[in-house]
Amino acid sequence: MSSHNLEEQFQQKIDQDIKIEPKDWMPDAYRKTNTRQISQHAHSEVVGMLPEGNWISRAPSLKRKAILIAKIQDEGGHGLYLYAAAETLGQSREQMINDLHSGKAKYSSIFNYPALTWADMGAIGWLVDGAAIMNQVMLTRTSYGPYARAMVRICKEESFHQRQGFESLLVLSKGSEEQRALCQDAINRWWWPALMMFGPRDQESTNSDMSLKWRIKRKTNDELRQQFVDMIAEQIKVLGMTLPDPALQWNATRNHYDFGEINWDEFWQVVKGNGPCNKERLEARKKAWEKGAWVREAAQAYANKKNTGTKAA
Ligand code: FAQ
Repeated sequence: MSSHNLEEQFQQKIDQDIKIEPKDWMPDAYRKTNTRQISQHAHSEVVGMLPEGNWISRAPSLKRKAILIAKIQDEGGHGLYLYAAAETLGQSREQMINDLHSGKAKYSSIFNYPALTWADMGAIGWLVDGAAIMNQVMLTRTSYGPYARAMVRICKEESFHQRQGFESLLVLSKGSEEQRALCQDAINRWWWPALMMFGPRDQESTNSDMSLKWRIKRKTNDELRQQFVDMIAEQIKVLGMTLPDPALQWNATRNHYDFGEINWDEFWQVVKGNGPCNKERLEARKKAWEKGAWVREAAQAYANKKNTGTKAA
């Protein structure tokens, strides 16, 4: 069959919402952009363990510590499902990790900001996981089967993450003056970086056109960002706190909240590697990879031994 026909049939499947599976024919660019997005998503989950990991030893109670450990462990698990989903497209995990370590592959800008106080654990759960879910609920319907299925499971866990973050902030918001100030300060610092998680404005989003045509993405960066603002602008009222945006206002004509301009210069600086913690995060990942070499070697030796044993039997 000619490649033109194959492409036509492929697009028909996409238009009928039939999932694309690993062994199906797909255009090279579809394979490439899915590998890019899924592996970057996996890197984000794993690098995303670092800001919260910083607070495990300083959690204020045993209960909070247990919750935080469970959440961080979940993020590591999400990274694993996603690396496995990306591997089905033909790229090895080692290559993906090398690309992260060399700076070739991106990961979410948000994880290049520092977690300065305990209240940041609540703000990350509520705002960062909240933004992540907004995007990931859409991705449960993405066209590539293994990615969509990984997302269903991930979303279930992420919604628990968001709720625990909100509950943690709710406790602080009802506490002493000092606790309320910590809560407000964390919201102030995480709000704008959380909005940046959705990516550049639609007109600057280089991948969106193809990703929308192929139903990898089902909503645009700006649509999801607006949905997030509308949700958080209501939830903040329950906390009795404010969002650091004087332009935030309900617009009855648009039926959405208006909000202020994002600092796009800051966003691109962070994406290019010049954020507050970029170097620290990559160093931590490289160190973890080197320190884990003996675990990978032991697992490989065990697998080889088991294989030999099975063959002999
Ligand atoms: N940071 O053309 P677009 C989480 C890049 S998971 C860095 O619009 P696209 C869980 C983009 O890659 C959070 N780079 O790109 C958790 C592209 O460059 P490239 C991660 C960004 O792919 C919580 C260029 O800019 N979630 O948080 C960012 O169509 C708590 C142009 O952009 C996902 O990865 C950014 N924020 O749309 C874990 C979801 N935005 O690759 C621990 C899956 C854009 O061509 C603790 N990903 N860029 O060199 C997606 O949905 C999409 O990839 C977007 C970007 C929406 C992120």
